[in-house]
Amino acid sequence: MSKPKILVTGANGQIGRVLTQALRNRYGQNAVLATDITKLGDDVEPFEFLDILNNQRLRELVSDHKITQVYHLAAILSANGEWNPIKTWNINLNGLLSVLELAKEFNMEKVFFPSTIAVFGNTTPRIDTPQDVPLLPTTVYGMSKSTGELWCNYYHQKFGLDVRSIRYPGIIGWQSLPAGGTTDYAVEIYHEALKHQKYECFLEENTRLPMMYMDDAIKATIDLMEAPKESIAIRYGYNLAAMSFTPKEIADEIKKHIPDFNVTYKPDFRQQIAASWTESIDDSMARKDWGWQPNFDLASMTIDMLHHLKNTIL
Ligand code: AKB
Repeated sequence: MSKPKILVTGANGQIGRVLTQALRNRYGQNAVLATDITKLGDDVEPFEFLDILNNQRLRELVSDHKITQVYHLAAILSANGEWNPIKTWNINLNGLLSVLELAKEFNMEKVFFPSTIAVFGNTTPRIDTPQDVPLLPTTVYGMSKSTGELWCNYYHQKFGLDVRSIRYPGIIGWQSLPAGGTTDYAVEIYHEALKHQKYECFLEENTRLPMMYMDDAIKATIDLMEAPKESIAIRYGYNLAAMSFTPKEIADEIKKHIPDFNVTYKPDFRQQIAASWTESIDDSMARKDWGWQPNFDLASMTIDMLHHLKNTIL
């Protein structure tokens, strides 16, 4: 197989920033074209502005740069999505459909679509959630991702498109900030612990959610995309797990390193979103099909987060 030419949408997002760099480390700086509606710094070249709803612009970039793979990360997340449901649906679903159509038309090698635990809802089994379960998401973000999963599956079945997908849990990393998600608290809490030794959490203290360290999320994404085609049995979003914890448990873990750290709880509308998601995930299909295994748990993630953040934000 020749060297891939990769386009990343949403490259300035929380995962996009880290994944783009990881892909460049792996395939070469110029093999990865970063795109987004905003540009954060000069460290991101090659970069092109792209509004994912501008289909003509996307087509030009794919054609001009001879793109062979797309990592389609552009999306509005669960909490922000609730402020503007129609816009969220358009960006999240119509953006994906443009990518899938172009991938088919340009005969691309592969497409990556990030799904999420937000596809689950109140009718989904909450503990060790199996791969195939009732999906009745409560947010527009979850609706757009669960419908997106179906479209990915359809393009694979109908047109043979090699589309691969993961249901990400909440992702925690020191390199970038999330924007507008329900699991954002688990990143903010580290920043506030270091800067102010206090944090007001927008979820209740015992709300357990599936989470993952950024390093593991990046490893999973690249491992899935590099796995042999024959081993990929699921085209609509692999369940993926690393750890599950509550706000109280992460606060207690941080307190082991910052004893004066104090957390208060003031739940807002995001509590209801979190309560509709599941607590833990059965990811045995990902483990079996492409050898998934996480490296970080809550204790090792906390050590690494505090170590890196001390050097970057203080
Ligand atoms: C969010 O909270 O919206 C995201 C997600 C779990 O997909 N982090």
